[in-house]
Amino acid sequence: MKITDIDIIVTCPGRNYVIVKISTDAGIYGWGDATLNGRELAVAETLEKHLKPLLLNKNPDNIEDIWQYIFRGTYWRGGPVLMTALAGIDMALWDIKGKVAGLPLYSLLGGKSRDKVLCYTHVYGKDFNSVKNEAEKHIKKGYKAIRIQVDIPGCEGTYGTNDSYSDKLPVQEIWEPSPYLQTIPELFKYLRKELGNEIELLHDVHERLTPVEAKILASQLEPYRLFFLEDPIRPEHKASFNVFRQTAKIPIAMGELYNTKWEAMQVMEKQLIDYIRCDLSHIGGITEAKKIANIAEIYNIKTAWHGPADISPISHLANVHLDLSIPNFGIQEQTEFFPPEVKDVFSNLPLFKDGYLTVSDKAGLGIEIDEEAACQYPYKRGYLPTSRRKDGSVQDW
Ligand code: CS2
Ligand code: MG
Repeated sequence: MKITDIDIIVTCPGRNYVIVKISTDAGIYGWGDATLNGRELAVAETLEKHLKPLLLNKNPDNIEDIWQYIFRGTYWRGGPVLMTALAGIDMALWDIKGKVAGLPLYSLLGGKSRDKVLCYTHVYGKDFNSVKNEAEKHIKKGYKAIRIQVDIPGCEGTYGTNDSYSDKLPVQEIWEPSPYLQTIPELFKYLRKELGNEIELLHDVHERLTPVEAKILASQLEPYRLFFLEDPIRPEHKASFNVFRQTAKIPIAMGELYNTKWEAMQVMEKQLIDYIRCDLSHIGGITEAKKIANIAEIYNIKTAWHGPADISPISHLANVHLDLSIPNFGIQEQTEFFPPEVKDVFSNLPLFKDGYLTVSDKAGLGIEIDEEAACQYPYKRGYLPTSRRKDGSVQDW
C-alpha cells in the first residue's frame, strides 16, 4: 500500500481546526488532528510545504518508521509546531491501520483494559455560590469529577472563567498571585462543605505560580482532597517541582505544554508528578503518547491526557482509544465547549454516559468528517488571551 495524497483542511466551525487526510492507493484514507490553537497556519504550512512531499509513495503501514523519519531523519525536531504536524500524520496513519485491519484503534493498542473511562469537565463561575450551582448541575448530569475555576477579585475574567478567544488582537487579562492564593483555598473549603466528599474536584493553575507559591497553595489545599492540582508552575525548569513536591501532600498533574517524551521523562523519573497530561496532538500523536504511558507505568504515574475544545474531536477520540487500552489510565479531560457547528463537520465523537466516556467499535479512530461542511467554515484568525500583572509586566497566561 502507498500514500497517494495528503490533504490539509483548515476549518472554523466556531473555532479553528487543522485536519489531515492521508489517502492511499487502496482507496482507504485516515484522519488526523494537527490543530495548534492560535498557530494553526504555521502547522498547516509545515504539513503542506515541508512534510507532504516526504510522505508521498511511502507505505502507511510503517508508522514507527515514518514517525522516526519525520522526527529524527529530517534533523530539525521538536517544538509545538513540528510535533503537532507530526501528530496529525501519526493519527491519520493509525486510522488507516485500523481500517485496513477492520479493528478499532484500542484493539490495535492491545485491547481494552477497561470498559469505560472516567472523565472530568470544566465548571466555573463568578463567585463561590454560582460555582456551587454549576457543580450541582454537573453532578446531576452524572459527572463524578469536575474541574473548578472561579473569578479572582481584581482579576475578573481570568483563565478558566471566560472564553476570551478573539479574532482581533488578543484580549488582555490582569492576574495577580496574592488574591489568587487567598481565593482558591477558600473556594475548595466552601465546596467540600457544600458538595460533600464524593465528587472528585480538580483545579488548573495554568502554570502561573512560582515554585514557592505553588508550595503554599498545595499545602493549603491538602484538607480538601483534590483529585489533582494541574500545571502549578511553568513547564521549562523541571527540577523546580522539587520545591513543593517534598512537602505538599496533594497529587500533581503536568504536561500539556510538553512536546516530547524526554520532557515528560524528566518529571516522571524523579516521581515529581502523579498524573502525566500531555496533549496527543502536540506530542507527536498516538505513537509518542503510548510510549509516555508505558514510561509512566514504571513509576506508578497515571495519565490524564489534555482534552480542551481547541483540539478537534479526532484527538478526543484518540485520547479515549488510548485510555481504554493502557493499564495506568487515570482520568480524561472532556469538553462540553465545542461550538455547535463542530457537529456539522465531525461525527462519532466520544460518548458520555454517567461520568464516563466510551467510543464506538468502528474501525480505526471511528471519526467521520464531512469535507463539504468543513469547506463552508473557512479559517478565521483567532488568538488566545494574554495576561499582565497590575504593574504592566508580562504574566504567563
Ligand atoms: C487547558 C487548556 O484544558 C486545559 O487544561 O489548560 O484550556 C489550554 O488553556 C488551551 O488548550 C490553550 O489552547
Ligand atoms: Mg490545563
